[in-house]
Amino acid sequence: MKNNKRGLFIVLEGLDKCGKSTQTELLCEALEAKKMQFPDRSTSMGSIISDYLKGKRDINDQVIHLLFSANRWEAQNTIIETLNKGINIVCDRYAYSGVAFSSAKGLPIQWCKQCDSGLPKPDLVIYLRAPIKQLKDRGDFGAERYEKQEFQQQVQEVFDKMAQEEQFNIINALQTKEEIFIQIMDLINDYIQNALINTIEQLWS
Ligand code: NYM
Ligand code: MG
Repeated sequence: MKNNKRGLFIVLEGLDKCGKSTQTELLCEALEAKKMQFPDRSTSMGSIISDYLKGKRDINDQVIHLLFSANRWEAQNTIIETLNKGINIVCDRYAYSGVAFSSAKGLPIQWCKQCDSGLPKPDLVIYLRAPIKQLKDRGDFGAERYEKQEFQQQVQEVFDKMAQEEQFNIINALQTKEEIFIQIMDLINDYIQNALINTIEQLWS
């Protein structure tokens, strides 16, 4: 979808294995959108993050949080330029994952938010929500750092809190992928019809 107005910035969030990546693909096709994802493992910073997630190296909690954030800042211009060209973006995880995962480890929420303050703010955040008890049996859950039931439970509590504060759109992630897709498309169409899509706002500032 390309038009004279700026593109929409849509972010999908949720626990590991909630179906974000599948929906990101489907939405990109439907909206002719640019696909983005964080962490973006293709950059040099992203490859350090990937090694950390795979357990190939240890990095202290503050440093890895800042790397995840820097990995978003290095995409800032791409995001802004893409939207201003009238191209939609669908993004698999964003700063909310940064806050949820790092604060679940015990870092203060305000500290976690601060380094992402000023990034382009999404128009819509879709939160695919399901109990970890059900998600943990999907795919290769457990393959990467953070993919542990008790930890994801804590991550979910932070996501739930943010969902209220930041007006996430919550979708039941235990439905079929077709049902989820239809509900997300309804939300997007509703947004396009009712919201004023003006200049790109800044997150948490
Ligand atoms: N993650 C992701 C963070 O801890 N902080 C962040 O800022 C972001 C974007 O990385 N368990 C975590 C969440 C996931 C892991 O993401 C890898 P994915 O979408 O599974 O590749
Ligand atoms: Mg994952």
